[in-house]
Amino acid sequence: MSNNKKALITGVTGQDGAYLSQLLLSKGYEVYGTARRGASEKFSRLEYLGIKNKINIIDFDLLEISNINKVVDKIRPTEIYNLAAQSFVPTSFDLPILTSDINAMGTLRLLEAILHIDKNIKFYQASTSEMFGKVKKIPQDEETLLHPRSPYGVSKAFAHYATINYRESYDIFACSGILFNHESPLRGHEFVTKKIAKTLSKIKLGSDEILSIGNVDAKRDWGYAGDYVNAMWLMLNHNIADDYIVSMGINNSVKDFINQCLKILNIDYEWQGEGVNAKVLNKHNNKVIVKVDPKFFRPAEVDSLIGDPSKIKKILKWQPEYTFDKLVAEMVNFELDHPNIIF
Ligand code: NAP
Ligand code: G4F
Repeated sequence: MSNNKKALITGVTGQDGAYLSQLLLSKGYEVYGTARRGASEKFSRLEYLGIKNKINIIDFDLLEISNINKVVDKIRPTEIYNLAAQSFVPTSFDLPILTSDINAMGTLRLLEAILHIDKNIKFYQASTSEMFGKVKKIPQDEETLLHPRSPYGVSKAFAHYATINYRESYDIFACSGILFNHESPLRGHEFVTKKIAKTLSKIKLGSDEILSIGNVDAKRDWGYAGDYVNAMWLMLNHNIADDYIVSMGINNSVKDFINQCLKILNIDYEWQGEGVNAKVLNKHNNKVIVKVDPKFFRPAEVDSLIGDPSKIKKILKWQPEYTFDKLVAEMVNFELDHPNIIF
């Protein structure tokens, strides 16, 4: 069943790329997904969802303007979802220039391609709550002033404003979705929720590992990635291009996330110590199962994020299906069932 819509998804190998592909295929789209050539196979998420063979995979890199122009001109998509990014905040402190080149200039390259090749292509930009950084208002909404705290956040702020600027200057249907943290079993292994769910599940299954963790007091507004890709589609399929916050409106700390995993795993535990000395003891055998390691602290931390999703709920009728508890349970159960899969 085809609907004559052709989507180009940059970053199709990532968490959101996989779920968005699945959603668009279910809606009858012809889906083109971009991937960078690498030395090893990287389609494990698409394979896990059983959709790899339904997607047209295109060689693509946001660093290379001639490649971007060629791809956009050849495919002539009706919608582009720009999900590709160097998306890991700690890496952005180590590789700030590369991160900016991909996330900021890469977005600008794509907008220029749309402007010069076909202005009718609708454009979605994957903006982020990380742009709010040292927050100026609680909860954060579409009008809240940005104060990014990482090279990643700075690069995404540039891309966010470039998207708005191309909409206002050239009448391109360009939307920026300011998405708060969203997780799933397909989340990359280095992000905190996946790391916690995976390591604690391995401990439950008998491993001697200890979960080494950074700032357990940081708070995030965590939602489910499957709900959030639906918000992306709603934005591009509304009659007016605009920017929207996508969040749950509830936040929890990293410590809360650990506690919820331990509860689901039925591990009897106790927190001891404070700050860098904080640790968790398994009361069943007195073993330390979680300890704080300052190597995971960041040069500048985003202490607490919480978004106000009123606008997208009112205008686009977006409604998430997952709660925090359901999300954590799904991530933990996935790890218990598939301890050897690493995304
Ligand atoms: P992800 O899993 O890290 O995926 C990022 C994707 O970008 C991967 O497919 C990666 O390809 C690709 N990529 C990296 N550098 C590239 C380059 N130079 N050229 C082309 N592709 C490149 O990220 P995600 O969690 O799915 O997030 C999707 C987008 O939403 C990202 O832009 C992220 O910054 C943004 N975002 C995410 C969240 C969240 O909580 N997940 C919240 C707000 C915004 P490789 O496989 O080759 O590395
Ligand atoms: O899971 P995180 O690495 O996600 P972070 O930094 O919030 O970024 C994610 O969400 C953004 C949306 O706000 C996206 F734009 C971005 O692409 C990415 O998807 O860390 C969450 C929190 C941080 O405060 C961090 O300091 O968890 C804290 N944390 C504590 N221990 C840790 C760890 N983070 C990681 N990755 N690893 C730890 O061991």
